[in-house]
Amino acid sequence: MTDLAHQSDWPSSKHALVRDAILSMLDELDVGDALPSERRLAASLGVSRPTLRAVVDELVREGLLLRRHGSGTYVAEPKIALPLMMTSFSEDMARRGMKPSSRVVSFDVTTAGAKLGQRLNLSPMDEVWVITRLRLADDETMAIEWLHAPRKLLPDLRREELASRSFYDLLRERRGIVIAKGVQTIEPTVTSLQEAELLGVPLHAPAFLFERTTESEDGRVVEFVRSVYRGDRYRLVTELRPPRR
Ligand code: 16G
Repeated sequence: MTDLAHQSDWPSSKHALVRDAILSMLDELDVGDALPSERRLAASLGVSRPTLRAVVDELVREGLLLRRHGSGTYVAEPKIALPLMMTSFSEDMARRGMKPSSRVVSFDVTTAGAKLGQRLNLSPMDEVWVITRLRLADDETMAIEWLHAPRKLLPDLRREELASRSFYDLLRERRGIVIAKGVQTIEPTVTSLQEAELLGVPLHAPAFLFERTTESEDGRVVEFVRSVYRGDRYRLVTELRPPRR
């Protein structure tokens, strides 16, 4: 391994050099492989342990490395590049060759009330499904979704169905309702205690908060969904085009 202390532009870009050196090491390793100990790595790169630790901390925060207390630092699973498109969770995971599933955490009917009624284009007294799903891919937790949907769209929906089926598929098969477009907001957040427990991540772990309102081809509002996606498993991807003039 190169001794970074002898690089010409030392020390101004020390951090960046150590980072690059570790990133090239990661290219040679597989998911789950352990990184050499901090002492060995610092010695072989010719840098101090605090410098090395700062870089490793950064890569842990970015989700490239995983630290297990008392055990060491490991290569993390690669993040899922989530295109910002009108797809469903099931479709998205299936396209990547992963098996989607859900754990239905809560399953209720309530009246819409003023705010939700407005969002879903319903009267305040209309019934809505309020369903919490933990979304999994290959049995690993990915996101929590709080789905709010007009009950009349799928009045006989059963809790068990949603464990293995896609909500969008059920709408299409049972009612011929096809998802067409939506509006989505995305904010950075950190996990609450409940979210951390469900997702199996540390408290206050980085995450993305999505809010999506979705419409069908015939112009009906079919859902309002709040979701918390794991920040260590997702990276958002958008295609950029020049603005229309
Ligand atoms: C996605 C949508 C969510 C929708 C769900 C349907 C985001 C942030 N959210 O997860 O709004 O309810 O797909 O998934 O992308 P399903 O058809 O697999 O149940």
